[in-house]
Amino acid sequence: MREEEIKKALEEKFSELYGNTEGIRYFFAPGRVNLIGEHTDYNGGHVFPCALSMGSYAAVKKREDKNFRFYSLNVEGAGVISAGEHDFTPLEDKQWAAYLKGVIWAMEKRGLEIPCGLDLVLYGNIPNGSGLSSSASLEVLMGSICKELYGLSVSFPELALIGQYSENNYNGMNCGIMDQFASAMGKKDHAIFLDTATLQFSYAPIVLKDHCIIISNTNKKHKLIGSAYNDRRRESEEALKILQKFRPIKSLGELSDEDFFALEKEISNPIIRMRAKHAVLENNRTIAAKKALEEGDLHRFGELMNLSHDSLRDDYEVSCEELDTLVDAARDLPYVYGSRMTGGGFGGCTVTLLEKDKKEEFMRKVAEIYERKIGYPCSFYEAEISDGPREL
Ligand code: GAF
Repeated sequence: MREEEIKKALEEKFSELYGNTEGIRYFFAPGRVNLIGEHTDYNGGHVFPCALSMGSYAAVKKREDKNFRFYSLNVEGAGVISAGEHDFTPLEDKQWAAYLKGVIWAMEKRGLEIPCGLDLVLYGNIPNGSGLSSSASLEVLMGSICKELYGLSVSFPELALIGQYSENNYNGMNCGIMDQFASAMGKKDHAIFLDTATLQFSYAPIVLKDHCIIISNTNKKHKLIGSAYNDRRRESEEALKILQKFRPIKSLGELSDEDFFALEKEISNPIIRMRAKHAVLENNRTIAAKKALEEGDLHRFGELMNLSHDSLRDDYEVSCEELDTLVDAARDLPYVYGSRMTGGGFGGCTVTLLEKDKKEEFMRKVAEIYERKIGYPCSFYEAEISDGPREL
């Protein structure tokens, strides 16, 4: 659906469910694709994501009382979810609207005044379970709606932190800051180079000329809550505790590759050693990748993407057969510069850098190999790198 059609669909549903649409407002917040720097954001390392043109939309209007009503065009059968003051129950709330309620809850906890309730109708065009951050886009969307409608003085980086806080503490998913930051701070045709230890960031223009970035979806739904994601965090923390006995570091992101290789023998558990190796080397790869992009060296950028995937597959163990099949099929093609899984892993999408005029052939060939091996089709999207949240 085009944006005008989305607005129309939202308005029609709003009118049907809640009546009067006078004064209704429309907002959007994007999903993200990460180019490189995976599982580094809770290890004090760097990430390099972009906001996408796909994301979450809302039609919204203030209410007189303090109740909230949520309806999604994507979740058929769920109906309207109503929430009064006592219906904000961290960790117990498992409905889709928990990503929105969590933000309201987190804002109040932060001392921000939520003077009245809202009626909302939502729509998202990020494929469900694709690992392109539909949840972060909902959180940032809710945050920007509250900022605008209640006139709250919060910055966009703060909205990202509120989204992360709510996801950690309301939804029970121990994520880092990357997804919410990418959604809140997106810039058209730029990647965000973010140091997650300090939240210092800069924008790097994505100048691809004869190249393009294709996102390939395994269509294997990934679900991070309750998955090995939280285990990886614990394993990284364990590695850090051991290495802190030898170096005065606050995070694994402070180590150089040489530091790591000098210290690795101190980590006796091979699993913990592998996790630390990924966290350290991936951070340094991300710094190198940003430099390669600035220098226009797409070959080097692609090599670093490949190394990133290999490390996520072998040392961090967050890939899966479906992701590896997409990556291997892509890398076998001579016009592909680099390909890797993107996001948390265990399903979801890959990101591939390739020559633009070969993209149709790429999709045809990869699709064929994937379906033959996995038994169901994958899907493709050309990454359109976009701005952060906005009012329509
Ligand atoms: C998920 C998390 F939400 C992010 O914070 C990040 O850790 C990512 O996985 C892995 O890089 O998207």
